[in-house]
Amino acid sequence: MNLELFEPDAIGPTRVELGPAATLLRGWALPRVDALLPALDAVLAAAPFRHMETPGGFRMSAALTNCGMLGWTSDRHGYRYTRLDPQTGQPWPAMPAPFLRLAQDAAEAAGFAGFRPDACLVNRYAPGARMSLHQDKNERDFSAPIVSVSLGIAAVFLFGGSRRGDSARRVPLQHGDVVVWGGPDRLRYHGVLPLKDATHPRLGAARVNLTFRQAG
Ligand SMILES: O=C(O)CCC(=O)C(=O)O
Repeated sequence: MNLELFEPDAIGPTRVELGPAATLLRGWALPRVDALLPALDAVLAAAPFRHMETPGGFRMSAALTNCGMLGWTSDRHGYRYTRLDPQTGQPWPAMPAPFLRLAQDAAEAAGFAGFRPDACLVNRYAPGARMSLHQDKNERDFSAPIVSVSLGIAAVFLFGGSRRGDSARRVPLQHGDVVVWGGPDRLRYHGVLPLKDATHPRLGAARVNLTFRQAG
């Protein structure tokens, strides 16, 4: 199994290599949660969570919203990034400074200095919600990494290969975990198994995932 564990110190976060350029930084966002949650509330006040439809006509089980210059959207016409929130007609809320700092610092910690995300997709999973295996391919170029931050109840992240049929590793994710993947791992299929019933002291019966990308 391609798994290396490093314990930088007795209480420090654990680093798990998921691929040549894919890293799980366990607990990495925990010291920043107190700054992230009020910033998240401000984003949600301007652009509330909503369930989008897939091009195939299915309702996505995870609710979503965005912040940053570009927001990822889906409807019967396809997947794309837009500057305006289709629900409000307004620009997506700006990316809060604590979000941007977290994404850039985590990218750097995983070996991707100079990450400049212009899009943060915010997914909210209630128990039972899931995300099927997919590649992130709507971005203009794939040279920048993806930074994915987990908050709230636990989930199992699926990290597959470059083909849909490749076997996917099951990676348990907890509140505060960050996964970064790029370079040769940038187009790996990934998804989330249906969430189990649980309640988190800060977020209730929900998992919120922040996915940062350089999209434009
Ligand atoms: O929720 C997650 O951990 C993954 C989200 C994801 O794959 C995506 O938004 O493309």
